[in-house]
Amino acid sequence: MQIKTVTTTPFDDQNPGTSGLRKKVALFARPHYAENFIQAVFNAVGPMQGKLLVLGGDGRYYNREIIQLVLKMAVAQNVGKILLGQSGILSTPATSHIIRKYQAYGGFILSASHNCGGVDGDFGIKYNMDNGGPAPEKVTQAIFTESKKLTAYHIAVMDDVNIDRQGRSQCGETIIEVIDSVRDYADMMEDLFDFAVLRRFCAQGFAAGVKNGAAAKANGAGKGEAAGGFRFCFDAMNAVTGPYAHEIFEHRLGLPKGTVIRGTPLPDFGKIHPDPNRIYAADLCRAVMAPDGPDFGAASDGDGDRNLIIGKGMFVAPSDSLAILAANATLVKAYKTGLRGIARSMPTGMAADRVAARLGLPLFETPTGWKFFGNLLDSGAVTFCGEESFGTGSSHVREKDGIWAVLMWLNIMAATGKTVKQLVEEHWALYGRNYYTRYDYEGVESNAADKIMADLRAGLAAYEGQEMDGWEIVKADDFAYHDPVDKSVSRHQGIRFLLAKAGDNAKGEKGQKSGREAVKGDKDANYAARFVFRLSGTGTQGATLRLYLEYYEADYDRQNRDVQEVLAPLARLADKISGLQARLQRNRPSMIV
Ligand code: VG1
Ligand code: CO
Repeated sequence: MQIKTVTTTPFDDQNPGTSGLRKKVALFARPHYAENFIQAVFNAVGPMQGKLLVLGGDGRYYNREIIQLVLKMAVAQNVGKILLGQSGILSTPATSHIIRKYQAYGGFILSASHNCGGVDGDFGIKYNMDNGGPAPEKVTQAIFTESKKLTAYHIAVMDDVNIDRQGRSQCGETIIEVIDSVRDYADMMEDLFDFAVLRRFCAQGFAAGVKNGAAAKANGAGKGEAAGGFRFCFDAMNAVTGPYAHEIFEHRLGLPKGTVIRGTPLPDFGKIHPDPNRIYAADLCRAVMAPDGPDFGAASDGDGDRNLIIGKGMFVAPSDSLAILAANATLVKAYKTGLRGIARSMPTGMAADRVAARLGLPLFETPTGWKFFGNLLDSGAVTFCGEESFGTGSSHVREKDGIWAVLMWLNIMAATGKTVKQLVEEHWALYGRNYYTRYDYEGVESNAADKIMADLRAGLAAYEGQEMDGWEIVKADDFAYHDPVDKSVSRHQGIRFLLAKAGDNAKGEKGQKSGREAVKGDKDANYAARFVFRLSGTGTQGATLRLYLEYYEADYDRQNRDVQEVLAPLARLADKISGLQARLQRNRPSMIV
């Protein structure tokens, strides 16, 4: 096997962001660009001689080309063996699982996740470690450092590998094994969940194990051949979860064909934005809300790690989803002995804090991005993790997991006989409701966004203790995370303002009572409201400034108000403090999630 060493000059912009390196396809396609980054990874995490690597991607445009490139460069590193998803397809959670199951040294995931695909879209490369999780900050920094001083990369001179047929081949010292993209992952789901119970529920719907008479009504509108059965629509958004969803929901759980829509991964995702939220999955949301539509809807993103959950008459906010899954976890086979703890990213709504407090579990608040959950999961400190950006997961892998979240909801519905709406409203009644939304200002000028953040940071101390618009700013800080396991510190992870109602002496630890239950021991969750400013680390054009807004409502009679209306006064205060809209010359966010 001939190995070619190619002289190269470094690029200065290969700093992995929240979740890997993401750029426009056109930038990735520049000569040596992808090669340089892949070599930087090998230099930072190697040597790889004799090691096992996992490789796959979300099927987006350029996936197949970069798969061939990684194969040839891995052969040049004398990697022992590569497990490659058939046709280059592996979802992010499936990759995480395969790394763990076969005790691989690490893996490459070719994806820009929820970003658009196609020739004009985005591409991305993520590297995951032997625990199955995203490379932690110290590794991504080492990759960046390598990328800036590279002088050469190494590549095997060989034909393209047939990636569409399962089986083994040998190139140099490396065995390349093309594997079924779905089987290992689907088998793991059968280990975690009781599929016999789920199958029965799918066949009979709410009429099955009804413990509570009210639940049966929810399915009254069922029609056609699925009448009486559970009516579910899963939107794979033309992205990677299609094959997984067909196998798990339709084949293994016996739901009717057609349950999965947009179930074939397309290189351009059919020109849609593969981000499962109410805006990009609007058709699904409309269908579920229609009186004769399905009982339950769900969607996932480009690489299969996000989830959207919607029941008839109830969209589930991701922060609530984490809390509700945690509160009901013991109904599920894999978690029946309970959870070790819960972690959420700092901007994520604080509903889970109240569940943790009530169950006597530790609650960890991390920076945005799944890589920060790795140490907590590895050390056994937590079992469930979640982010406001439609991400939930557990210790079964080291990534968020869209299909897992859907199965959790199915399982909880099956075990309780309750609809999504009932589960959510009962949760609020017990714990109180955390009204939550996110405003995104996309494609703004980077310098202007940086300046807003810098000015906020500089002014923080002055805000503490001030009263504005009927609020007292109890705490204003620049979030820094002290990892309790490896003691690393990550600074500048978002600027947060924690508020109490002005004139209300009860604040901080002595704060509002929570729903019908008192919260024991939690601190930040006791503030009446909160807003957070943060810059995105996944965009590929200009900057995206995110404003996260949250308001806690303990009063049962006030829990059914319009989310945007409830949070609008807080948004105005956040704008007054930051001067955001005027400084960005925008009169509204590009997107409200
Ligand atoms: C966003 C989300 C974050 C998530 C990340 C990767 O990051 O806010 O919660 O972990 O995307 O998700 P940012 O830096 O743009 O806010 V995925 O599904 O795109 O890998
Ligand atoms: Co994703």
